[in-house]
Amino acid sequence: MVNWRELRTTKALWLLAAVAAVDVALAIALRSSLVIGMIHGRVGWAGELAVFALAWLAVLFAAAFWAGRRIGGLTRTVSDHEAHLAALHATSREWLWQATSDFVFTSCSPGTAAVLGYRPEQLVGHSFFDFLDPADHDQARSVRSEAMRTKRGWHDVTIRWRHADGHTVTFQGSAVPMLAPNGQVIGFRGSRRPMTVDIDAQQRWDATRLRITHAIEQHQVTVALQPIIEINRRAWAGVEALARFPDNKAPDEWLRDAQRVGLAVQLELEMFHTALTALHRLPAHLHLSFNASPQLICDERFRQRLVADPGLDLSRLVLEITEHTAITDYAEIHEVLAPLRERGLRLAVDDTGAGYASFAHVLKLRPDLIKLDRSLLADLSADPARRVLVTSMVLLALELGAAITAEGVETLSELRVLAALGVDYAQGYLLARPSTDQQTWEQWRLRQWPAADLTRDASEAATANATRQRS
Ligand code: G
Ligand code: MN
Repeated sequence: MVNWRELRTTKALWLLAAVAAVDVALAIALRSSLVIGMIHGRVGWAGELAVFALAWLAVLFAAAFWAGRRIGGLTRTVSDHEAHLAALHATSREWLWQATSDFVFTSCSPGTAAVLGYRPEQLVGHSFFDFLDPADHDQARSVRSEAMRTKRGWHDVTIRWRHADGHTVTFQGSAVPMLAPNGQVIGFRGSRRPMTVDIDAQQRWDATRLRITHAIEQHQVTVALQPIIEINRRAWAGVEALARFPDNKAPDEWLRDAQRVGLAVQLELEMFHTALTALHRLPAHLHLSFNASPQLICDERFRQRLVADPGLDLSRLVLEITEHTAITDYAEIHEVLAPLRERGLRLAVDDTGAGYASFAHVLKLRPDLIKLDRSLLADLSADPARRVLVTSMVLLALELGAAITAEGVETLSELRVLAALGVDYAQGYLLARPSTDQQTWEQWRLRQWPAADLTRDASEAATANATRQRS
């Protein structure tokens, strides 16, 4: 630790030594004048100077003595500080850290392992954002920009982090900036402590993990199928597989829980396994559409499952990537899927139109199928703007050589407008509700699917009908 007082004292000591050296030299040079003067009983100016120099020597010695004691004291204080820090580092349950101004860890105390589950060397070199709860990324960014702007660090900020075992830990922390000589912020150092351990939360987390592990191991996931109809031919073309759970909660909710306890991909693998058992019970010309997260698609176990099973005809399988999930690495998805798509696997973009980046997402994924979200269908017959949106999707699909499926078709008039706009496939309550019942699946083979009259009159009639209903 560099101490300004220490530095000044050292400088003073050097100055003292220099003055003393000049002084001693002067005394030595003039000593003969002094001795001669004393013998003759008359001390000349040179002798007086020698006396003066000798007297000064005493003062200089006293000053040197004082400075030496002071430096000794400072050195003791500094090594005390360092010993304190080392003890704190080794024993604290707090998380002491240092990072660059971009929030990349440059050091962490061993206590980190106890509170966050990672050893310091697993954190150093990585960004805060690799370990923060995604829900708090924005907050962390604003804390950082404020700290950079004010050059004052932060105080008692509460932020959620992800423990190595997947659960969320809330930390409260403070930091001070590290400044370069030119005043620029080059990093931060500080400490964080976990907020009082929430026993209830921990127990809930344990229970959730147990429930999901149990569902996976006991094969409690079942599959509901919903038919997908080719509109023009009024023919059953395939099904979407929808997972069903023992407590009847929605798959989204189960996946969210699984994500929280670090079991999302395992649960999805089990859902996929169940969906495949259904595929083998369906007529061979039908395809099965399965909802897959980007994480599942990039998981090696999933790829193995797809390539290792000789009984699995990939051309009967469609993977639906939902648009709600942020995809960080499109290149990786393409790389994984390319060899599988060559073997017939098809890719669909799910919920298109529900997010804000539909077109960009579709363009980046280059799917074989675009599935229009139900939200685009509401009021379709009465709202020309929505029809334009659907038409633009149809044109994009045409350009990409993709087909379009409308999801959530509930009325005949919706089906008619969709058909008129050039949508290829339809799925929804109008055609059939999802069903887990194999007998129902059997009945779908013989069903007469609703006709969507393709003449212009019919679509105009639908529009007129809707307008009448509104007025
Ligand atoms: O996003 P995804 O395609 O996975 O959504 C399918 C969900 O939509 C299923 O939960 C299914 O039960 C539901 N669903 C299917 N058909 C309809 C429909 O016609 N209307 C509504 N509101 N929901 C539907
Ligand atoms: Mn879907």
